[in-house]
Amino acid sequence: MRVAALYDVHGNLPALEAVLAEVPDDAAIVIGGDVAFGLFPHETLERLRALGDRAVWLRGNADRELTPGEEGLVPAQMLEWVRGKLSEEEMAFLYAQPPSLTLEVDGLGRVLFVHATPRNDLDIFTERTPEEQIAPLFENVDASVVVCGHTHTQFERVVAADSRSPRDGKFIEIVGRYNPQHEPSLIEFDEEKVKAWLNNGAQPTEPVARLLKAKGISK
Ligand SMILES: [Mn+2]
Repeated sequence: MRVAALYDVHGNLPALEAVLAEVPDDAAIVIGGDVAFGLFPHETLERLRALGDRAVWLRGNADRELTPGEEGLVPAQMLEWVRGKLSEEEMAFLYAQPPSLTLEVDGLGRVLFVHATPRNDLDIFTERTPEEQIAPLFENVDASVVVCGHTHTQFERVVAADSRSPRDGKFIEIVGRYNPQHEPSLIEFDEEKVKAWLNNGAQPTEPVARLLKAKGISK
């Protein structure tokens, strides 16, 4: 299965149309939450629901907070405006979506999709958040890749994780980062850490194997 993950559309219908035009016909679409909270709430939701079975949905904090009484981040005044643009059925539809889902993706294996982090739909981490703060958010995750949105910025961290959860030593360690939006693409690895994991039998995913090759770290 190939997947296009469309996160944080935020009611931006023109941008959504532009992105959908680029999604290959055979790709499934993961809608990663925070769908309606923006300029065209109803139209955006209608467009995405018209994708039918091709789309699988997650709930973001801004979808959840449309239902009164929910804790979150969204300014109250804007919340009222967006609520006024949606039907009760539409808000209930958004609220009913799950916080996470797992798919088998070509070349990646088991991929976990969440809105913010595996822990909740509100936590924020960035490209510069230190490892000791990130690692606890991803502990006990049974997936080779985790796709997160919520911050509206694009970057990738490469992690090594031990499926056996050793009692001493690290369960999860960040070993590199990748940002294709830099010019040229930014690829950084901690070579010592990577080599230690590879020597212990760690298996890189296909995309990580390509990055390691590009940096001359493995063959
Ligand atoms: Mn969000």
